[in-house]
Amino acid sequence: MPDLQALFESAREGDRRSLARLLSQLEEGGETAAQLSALLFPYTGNAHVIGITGPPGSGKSTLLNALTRAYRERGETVGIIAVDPSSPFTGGALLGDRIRMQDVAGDPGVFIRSMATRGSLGGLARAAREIIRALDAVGFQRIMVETVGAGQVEVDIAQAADTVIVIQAPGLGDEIQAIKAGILEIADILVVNKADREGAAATLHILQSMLSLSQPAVIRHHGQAMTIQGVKSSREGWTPPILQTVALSGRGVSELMEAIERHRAYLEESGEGEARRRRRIAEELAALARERLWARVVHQVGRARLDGLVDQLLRREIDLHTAVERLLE
Ligand SMILES: Nc1nc2c(ncn2[C@@H]2O[C@H](COP(=O)(O)OP(=O)(O)O)[C@@H](O)[C@H]2O)c(=O)[nH]1
Ligand SMILES: [Mg+2]
Repeated sequence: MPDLQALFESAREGDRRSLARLLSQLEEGGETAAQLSALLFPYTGNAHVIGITGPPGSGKSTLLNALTRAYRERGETVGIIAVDPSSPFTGGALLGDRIRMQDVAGDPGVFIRSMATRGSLGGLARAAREIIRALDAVGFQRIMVETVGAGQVEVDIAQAADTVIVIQAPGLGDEIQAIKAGILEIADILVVNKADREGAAATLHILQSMLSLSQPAVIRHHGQAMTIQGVKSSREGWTPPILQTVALSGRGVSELMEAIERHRAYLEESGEGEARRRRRIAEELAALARERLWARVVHQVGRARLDGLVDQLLRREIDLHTAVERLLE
């Protein structure tokens, strides 16, 4: 335990190798991770966490880079987490990201951490929350999390953020995909990046019509009828703005930063920020408790008996509810 304390203190004082080691320990999970997590928990809750999600190639990393430079100019420290679920589709993206971020990477006020998954996706989402808390605890003021918006895990990770930015770009044909994945519904701010490219106006138009949907609507996509939900409604008092940016040149970045600040102020003034924090920590508590309880059940009941119950279920000798009753006995 004392060496964990020393590791944490050294990371808080700005030692990057200590911080890297601390994050690796957290990612590994297990007892050490739990101890570390407990150690740093009292120091969390200060950072503003910004989630940036969208399809591969939409310009997330480039925009993140531009935002980072702008925050640094204002003297704020920035922690960056790039989450890349291991898929052949995005497999090459991390290296590209690293190269692109080189201009901020030498800055002591910036720390970049890449996360890839080998284990379960749920495990990735959980580890990402631990990493966010750790960067918060060692004092980073802005924490930006980049995820490839493709599925539930990205939605889970994005929801760990205070402010969620969903990026689209023309020419990717991903708008419909984003709607299907429910990613627009979690957007606090929508960005059409690559506004210098042909088709940006069309992409903007699609998003604007999505935003104005107050009811689910049916559209045709590849000749098939598809029901789409509107983006998160303004019933909570916030209508997600749609901005246009050219991440490469920095055009629109200051407007984006203003929108982020407006959202941050809205979160605090409306009480929505507090409500989100409460919901998030309650969900995390429930998830962790479920996991621990299940591990305990498996341990006490034993694998053999568990397999026996599954066999009985398959043979329809017992039903699920009865099986659970037996496990809990
Ligand atoms: N024309 C144009 N290209 C951009 C813009 N932003 C990013 N790019 C380029 O688009 C490619 C993908 O960008 P990247 O940031 O890696 O996208 P990510 O996969 O979403 O992180 C790179 O070649 C960028 O240089 C932009 O605003 N306009
Ligand atoms: Mg990227």
